[in-house]
This record gives sequence, C-alpha cells and structure tokens, in this order.
Amino acid sequence: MAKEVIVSAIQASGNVHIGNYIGAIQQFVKLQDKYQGYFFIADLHALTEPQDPEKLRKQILDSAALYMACGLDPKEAVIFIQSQVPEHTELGWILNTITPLGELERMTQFKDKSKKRKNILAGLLNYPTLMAADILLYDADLVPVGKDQSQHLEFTRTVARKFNSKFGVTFKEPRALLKKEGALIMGLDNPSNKMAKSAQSPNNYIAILDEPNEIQRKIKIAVTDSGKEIKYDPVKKPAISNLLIIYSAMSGKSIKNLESKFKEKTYAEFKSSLADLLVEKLSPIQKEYKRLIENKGELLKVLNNGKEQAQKVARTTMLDVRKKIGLLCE
Ligand code: ATP
Ligand code: LTN
Repeated sequence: MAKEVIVSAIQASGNVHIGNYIGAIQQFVKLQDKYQGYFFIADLHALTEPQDPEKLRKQILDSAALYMACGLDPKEAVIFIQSQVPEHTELGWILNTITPLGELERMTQFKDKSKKRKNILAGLLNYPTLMAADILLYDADLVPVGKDQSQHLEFTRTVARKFNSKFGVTFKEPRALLKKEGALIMGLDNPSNKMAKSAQSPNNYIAILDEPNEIQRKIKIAVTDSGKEIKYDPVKKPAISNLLIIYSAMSGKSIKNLESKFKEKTYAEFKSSLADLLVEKLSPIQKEYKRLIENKGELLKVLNNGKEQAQKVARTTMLDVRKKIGLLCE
C-alpha cells in the first residue's frame, strides 16, 4: 500500500529556533519513515514581511541545511525550496479566485501581524491561499504544524471543499497533526507571545545555531514568574511552564519527572541545567550544519533533486486543475 503523504514547511524568515525545532522539525524527522514526506522552505511566505535580499538568500540555504542537520533524510523525504516549484504560486492564485475576502481578513495571524504595521501588504492577507496550495498540490493526508497554524489548516480544508464542490472532486482534505505538549513554545522574553523568528529581540528565542555562551546568556535572562517553585502551571506560572516544556521536549523526560528532579532547586539552578541541556543537544546539529554549508555543492544537489521530485507531482495536479477550471491545456 502506498504511504500516506505529509507536507510541511518552515518560513525562511530568520534564524530557525528551538520553537521551530520542537514544534515542527522534530516531528518531521519522526514521521519521515512512516510517511511520504514533502518538506520545503517557504521562501515565498517569508516575503510577506519585508526581507533583505542578501539575508534572505542566506536564510533559505541555512534553513535547508538545518532541516538535514536536524535529521531529515533526502533518501526518505522530498526536501525542496517552495519558489523553485512555480506550481505553488499558480495554484495559490487560482485558490484566491474562489476565496471570499472576509475569510482571509478573519485569520488570526493576519490580524496579529497587520496590527504591528502601518502598511498592510496584500501578500500577508493572501498568505493562507498560498499555504493551501502548498498542501493541496501534493494530495497531503496530514500536515504536521504547530498550534499557531491550525486555523490555516482549517482554511485549507474549506478551500479544498469549495473547489471540489465547484469543479468536481480534485483535492483531498488534509488533517492537521498537532503536537499536544509543546505545541507552542513561548518567547523567552515574554511568555504570552509565541517564540518567533520575526520577534523584535533575539532574546525572544534560542536559535539552533546560537553559540553556547549566547544560549547560557539568553536562558539566564529569560523571564520567570513570581514565587520560587519549579512547577508546571501555565496560568499562574507561564514562564516556568514554558521552560519546563522546552526542557521536556529536548530531554525526552516527562514534566512530572522534571518537577520532582527540580523540587528543591532554585530558578537559577533549573535555568543553568536547561542551558547545559540545550548546548549539549544543539551542538551535534550545529556541527552537521557546518559540514553541510561548507559543502554547498552537495546541498544544492539535494535541493535540485527535491525540486524535480516535487515538480513531478505538482505538474500532474496542475494539469488536472487547469482542465477542471477551463484553462487551455493543449
Ligand atoms: P515568523 O516569526 O516569521 O512567523 P516562526 O518562527 O513563527 O516565523 P514559521 O516558519 O512560521 O516560524 O513556522 C515553522 C513551523 O514551526 C510551523 O509548523 C510552526 O507552527 C512552528 N512554530 C513556529 N513557532 C513556533 C513556536 N513558538 N512553538 C512551536 N512551534 C512553532
Ligand atoms: N505558514 C507556515 C509555513 C508553511 C507551511 C506550508 C506549513 C507554509 N506552507 C504548508 C505546512 C504546510 C508556518 O509555519 N508559518
């Protein structure tokens, strides 16, 4: 029997951080044997926020190298760059033409991000139609994402249903695969907002490529709660609970186990142990990243191969879509 398909991505919008790792990449790696995976770098989505071209180029390649350094295997999964498969943009446009404006204006990510800026760009509004295209092109069964993306997944299901009822069954309705605990890692400098690449301050996140002294420093200054107990209580102790979730995800130990391990310990001792753990777990990833980035030719070959594999599927889907909606296909 053919394997079920999973599709997912991270945006090339900055430094990949432990929220991306815990909420997304770690899951991709776990799932790559059992499923046919398509994992890409969403560089076109990154353009929905202003980007510096030179930096963007580096972010794209760094993110791809980090995918592999974290354990994604090009022999198991298709790894590629979104913009190199132009069918994504083409289907995105077509989905825009059947999407009511109100549905896009209601998206929480759009509302949150547009609150922060004066000039709201159309790309930010149309973000979900491109994301739906990313997923529907490959007939995905499952989409592993963090909690922050579940509304976009719901939108994808809606637009697939709408297309199917207008033009005949074409797309599968994908399901979100959410990680329960640690589905959303919060910022170290503000536990009421998610850890994000596009955060104002780098103290918000631990980047996978942060140096050991940087990791120690950021964990040391991470916000804590009043009181002194190391206890999981997201309402009364959001900051410590967030650090416990990070500790648990990176160590594989349960929160209960960690609460008893740190029962008599101070916040400072807990933080110092967490920083050591992060340095220990990130160091082999950093080493492998370095090797990959120094062998750029090898990396580009993998991405080119991934592009070809992805495009084979994407082209077939687009031919069907073009026929169904009445575009000339001869
Ligand atoms: P940006 O700041 O540009 O929005 P981001 O850091 O939020 O970027 P994305 O590229 O949007 O990261 O997300 C990639 C994947 O990582 C998605 O599956 C997303 O749900 C997940 N993710 C992002 N931030 C977190 C987080 N703080 N906790 C858990 N998962 C996260
Ligand atoms: N919007 C996603 C990134 C993304 C994605 C996708 C995830 C773009 N296209 C398709 C899953 C499937 C985010 O995490 N911000």
